[in-house]
Amino acid sequence: MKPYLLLIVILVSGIYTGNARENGKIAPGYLRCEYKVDPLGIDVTSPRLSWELHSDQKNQYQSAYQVMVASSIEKLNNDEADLWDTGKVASALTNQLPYSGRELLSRQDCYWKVRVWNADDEVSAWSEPAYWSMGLMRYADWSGTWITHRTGVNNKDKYKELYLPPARYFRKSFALDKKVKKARAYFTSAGIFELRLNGKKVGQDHFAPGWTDYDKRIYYVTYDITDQLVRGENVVGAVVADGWYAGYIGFALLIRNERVREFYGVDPAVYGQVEVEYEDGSREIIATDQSWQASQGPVREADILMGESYDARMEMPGWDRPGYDAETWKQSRPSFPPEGKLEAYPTEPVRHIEEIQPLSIAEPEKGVYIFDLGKNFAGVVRLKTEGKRGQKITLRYGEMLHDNGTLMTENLRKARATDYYTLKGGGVEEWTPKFTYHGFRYVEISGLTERPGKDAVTGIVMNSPTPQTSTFRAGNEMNNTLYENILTTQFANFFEVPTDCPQRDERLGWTGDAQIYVRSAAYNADVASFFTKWLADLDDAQRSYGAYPNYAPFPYSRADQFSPGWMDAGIIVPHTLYEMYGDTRIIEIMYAGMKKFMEFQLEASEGYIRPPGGMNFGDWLAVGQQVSDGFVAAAYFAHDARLMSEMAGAIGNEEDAGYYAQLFEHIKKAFVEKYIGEDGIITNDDTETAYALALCFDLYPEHLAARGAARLASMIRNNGDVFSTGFLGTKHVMLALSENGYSDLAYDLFMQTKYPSWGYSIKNGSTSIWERWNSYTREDGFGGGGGNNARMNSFSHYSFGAVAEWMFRYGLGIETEGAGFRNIIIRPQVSARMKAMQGSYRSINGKISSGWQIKGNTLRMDIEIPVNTKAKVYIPAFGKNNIRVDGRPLRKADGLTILSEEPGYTVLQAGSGKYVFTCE
Ligand code: RAM
Repeated sequence: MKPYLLLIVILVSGIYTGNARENGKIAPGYLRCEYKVDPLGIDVTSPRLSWELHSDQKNQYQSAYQVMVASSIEKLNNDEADLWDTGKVASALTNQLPYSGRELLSRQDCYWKVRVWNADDEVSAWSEPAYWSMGLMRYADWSGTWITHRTGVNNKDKYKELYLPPARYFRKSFALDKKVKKARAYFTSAGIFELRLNGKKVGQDHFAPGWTDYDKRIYYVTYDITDQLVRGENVVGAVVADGWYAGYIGFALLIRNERVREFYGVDPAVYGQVEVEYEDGSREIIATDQSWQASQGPVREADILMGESYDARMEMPGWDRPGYDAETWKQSRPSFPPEGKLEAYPTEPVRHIEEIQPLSIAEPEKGVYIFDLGKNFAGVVRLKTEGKRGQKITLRYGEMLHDNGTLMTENLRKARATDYYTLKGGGVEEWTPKFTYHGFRYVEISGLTERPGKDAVTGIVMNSPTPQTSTFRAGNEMNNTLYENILTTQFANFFEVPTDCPQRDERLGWTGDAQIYVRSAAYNADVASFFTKWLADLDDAQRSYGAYPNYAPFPYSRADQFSPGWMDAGIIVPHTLYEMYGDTRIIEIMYAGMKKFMEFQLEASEGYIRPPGGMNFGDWLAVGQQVSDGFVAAAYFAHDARLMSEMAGAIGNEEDAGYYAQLFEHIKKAFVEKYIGEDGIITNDDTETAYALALCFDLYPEHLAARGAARLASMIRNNGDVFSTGFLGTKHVMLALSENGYSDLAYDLFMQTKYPSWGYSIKNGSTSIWERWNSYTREDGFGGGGGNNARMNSFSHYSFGAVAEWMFRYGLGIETEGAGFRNIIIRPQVSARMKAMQGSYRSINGKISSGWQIKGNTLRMDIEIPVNTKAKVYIPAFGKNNIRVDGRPLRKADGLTILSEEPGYTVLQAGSGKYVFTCE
């Protein structure tokens, strides 16, 4: 079974089972708090609650709800809602409900449940109980000190030699003499850490506490350790590595940046506390302080970009368990804390998501083995081997192979991306690196004495948990592969921040990539909390004068880098979270910064035309044409104004809503004067991207839009039905074509297999989305793009995957009317060439499906609308336009209203449920 499918099955069975539905026609399930299931250690003072509704019957909605929140499960079960009882509230609200009960203090346990009333005022059973706990809300809740351990001094020539210090180990033994009722661990680090308790890893996280601008904020994570403690001696330990705090970041080495590592600090440090509550009500805190012992261990090098080396001979068996003799360990040293505020980690840290077995092993050179893991992902491998003590094994990683079968690593640039394992000898040894990750499909192993079997390597896919929310199948197999490739690449890059790519010396949260892809991302996966976290990074990275930088976090913080189409992420990403999840809080959080950004742009503009930026990436990696920087700058500014107006309205700021609406009109007027001729032609920027942006951003005067669209279409037809666009233009070309009556052409592009196209990469074996159209061509191999290959050629770059937005909004036609998918639009653009398409999106209101199929003279549509929502369903005109619903003539179908007959469509209003429409 596909891993995504497995995930869905697990999720769905969790939702549909266990929900009592005997008492009513609708049943609540999938209860979440701040977008998470049963989160620990929240520090939002009024966390937002949500649930999904399910029913076997059509036309169901929620007329009222009741939420109860109690401080213990017993109380909740007895309906003693000592924290909050909403009583029966007449409302259809099922998400973004802010907790507004008793003030929530540090460590508070919150058990909650919900029941709902249906349209006939029948009440459902109570949901299964859900949970969240509060973190440490006040600085005074923390009792420890930051501790570190010196392992040496960096006196290397920074451009010539890598400096890769070992990981630091910390331990503390403590005794518990009473019965434990509840225990929590709250920890953070400068660097990245793994928490250990009595010989085991605590939790499932990797790379915690993640990457932030540590001078502005630093996150802690919370674990429930009740079951891991014992009476008598316990040992808590932490292994801490440089991570983003002190390690190499991005392309600093490549560009010979003054600083190449240690962007935030030199010595990784750890901080936290174990809190124990005994049965008798007394409490105890074991916090980091100088009584913790410190040491080095087997992790000799640990760097995110460069790799990890592990010397199994230096293992210290039992160091994190009671009874260990720690005589050789040193006392830890106090460390200055990072400047930033301590806050609860707002999403979920990176995890091991899936394991994959190699497809094959090749031996391109004697003793060098290349394992093919079958897809290009982010993560690590688990090595299983046997050999002599002191034997050293080298693991290198690559996305592609050269023609002679050797590993292609030129595109990694300065990322060493190499791990080393030194055996201790005496039997089978297993090892998985903890503090590095790679972007790869192939792993090359050398240093073995015998030919390995396939079980020597297991691929471990890692990413920030963002549960998949989409399914997709089309009538054209290549497009199904495309969809799989998009998912693979999205997951490979949603790694703590939305990275541009996971393999080379970059892995930065590029803003342009994020803005162009965020809507696609949100169809494919639940990215609400993931992007909420990243927006804090973006907000922290905002320049003092208002620009949003090229990437966030922005470690090269003295540089002055912003570019049109990139900095606009500061407006577009919050707007997308609002649009997809109905989230207005993110608007409030970002609002001051967004206003400042708009002022900065307005100040810079002349006559409402925003000039090119401090840097300009333009329509990055376009092939053939290049839109002008000025055009991109001006168009995106208009777009920002329109989105700002909508967001201001969403938070009830009518004055600003009006102001930005007017600003949009001013910009549009100036824009039309400057760029759009009276014949609808953009004379000085006669490029696909220019038409696509102007059309998508509503910058065409109404009477000229058709001319612009026609020009765009003819340009592409004359170009042999292939793109000449880059990051910014490609997706917008697809949207503009479909929105303006050229869906057939959009399908031709979508199904194209000639260079440059998605199909071309798939025909050439891609398992992921490539950075550039010419990442590989049959003529130039990896050397296309003017021989630029080695410097910039990734095979895991999600930007061109932004066509997913088109697949969902136009191909399947799943769209929201207003924010948050309460009012849904189902408006597929069917194609005789494609013949069929079927897919779904699990929105915050539940699963929406849309499928269509053309067979002979019949068009069939299968749709599903979640409980508590309604949809405008657009049935495309087909044949004699004889429409039937679930086998019955349309006019006799109950629960459906015909809203209008539009050119090309019959528009119906449908309530929740599943429908089959046919049209012939
Ligand atoms: C590249 C990054 C990214 C892009 C910028 C302009 O190096 O990979 O994708 O946004 O440059």
